[in-house]
Amino acid sequence: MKLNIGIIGMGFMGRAHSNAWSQLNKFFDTDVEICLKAVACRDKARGEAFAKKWGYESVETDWRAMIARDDIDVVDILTPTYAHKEMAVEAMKAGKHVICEKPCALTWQECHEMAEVAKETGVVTYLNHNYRRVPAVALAKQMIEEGRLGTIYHYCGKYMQEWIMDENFPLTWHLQKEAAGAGPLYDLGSHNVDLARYLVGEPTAVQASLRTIVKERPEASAGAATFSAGESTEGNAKKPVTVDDAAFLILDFENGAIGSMDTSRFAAGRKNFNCFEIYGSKGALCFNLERMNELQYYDMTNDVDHQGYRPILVTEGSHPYVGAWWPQGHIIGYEHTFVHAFYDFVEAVRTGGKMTPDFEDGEKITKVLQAAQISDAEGRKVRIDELK
Ligand code: SOE
Repeated sequence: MKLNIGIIGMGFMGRAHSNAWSQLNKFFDTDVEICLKAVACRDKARGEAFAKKWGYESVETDWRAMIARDDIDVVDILTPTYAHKEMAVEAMKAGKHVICEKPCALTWQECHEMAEVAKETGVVTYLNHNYRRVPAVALAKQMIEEGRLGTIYHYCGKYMQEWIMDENFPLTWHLQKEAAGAGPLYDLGSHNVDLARYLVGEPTAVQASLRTIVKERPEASAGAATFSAGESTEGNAKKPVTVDDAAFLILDFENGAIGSMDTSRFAAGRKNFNCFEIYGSKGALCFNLERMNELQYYDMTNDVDHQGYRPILVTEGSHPYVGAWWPQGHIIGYEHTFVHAFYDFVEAVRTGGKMTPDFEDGEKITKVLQAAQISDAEGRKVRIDELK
């Protein structure tokens, strides 16, 4: 079976996704052969340079034209959040399987429409919350399912970065509500809520405080989606920031657990600090993406005189996904999680199986995030089932 991939968008995610498509057949045994068929990019010259670097066969300057092509089987959407729903719906209605970068869409209603069209068309969809497929996170899931933590009391998540603390950082799309939906609440919180749902269960209510720290920023230089520190925005007109810079949530869970989730892009020294602590009646698990090959495990059930957190180095061939790479101790990185996810995706396409998280998960995640926005605005605890 051959799968022809059409990618919409480039940049950081373009490189992470293209790398994963390029590595998949080299490291995972599957009957699916990946072909990098097309890049959709408005700027033909940039698209051609990207296609040449990564080995895509063609460039389309109109994403609709790429979706309409008979020689495209999978549409991989990496655009800013506002464009996700339109592109995903058009691709699914054209019979294409769809991968979409997180966050799923601007509102839970948009996610719901995406999920409904996925059901109607029967295509396979995947919402790229890649951190589920960090081996240490997948091992945590196994250990929780084996009952090693017992009854779960708390999920305490954080996703902290520091990359916009410079008030000269320009007003890119990430800082505009109509393009991004929210700030770190969506960009980072979508990841951590996905992990909370995956590892502990469904949140039922949220209390939240959101804060915008730098209230206006200089406009970006033409086309600056990303910004290298120190790049001058001197003299550019300033415009309001319309999203949160930080969001702090308290969560109630369906299974009785309570917890928290903190996100910020003003957390000095935190480079990509996506972490969780899960506390149960028989022990605890702690994970930190900045040390992604380790899982801290506390086992209350034995040897009370010698208890303590111990680091599990998650590099054994028996650990999830690790066998595809290197012998024990030869650690892997961020980019490998995309290969893991895309392998599972193509296997779901090949077998007609289900891939998660999908757009239904995107709706559930976005309801939690929008409940947080309502909670902050109205100063009260918001039940998720109020959003209907
Ligand atoms: C920026 O916050 C970002 O690139 C997120 O958008 C990604 O989803 C995350 O994996 C790394 O940080």
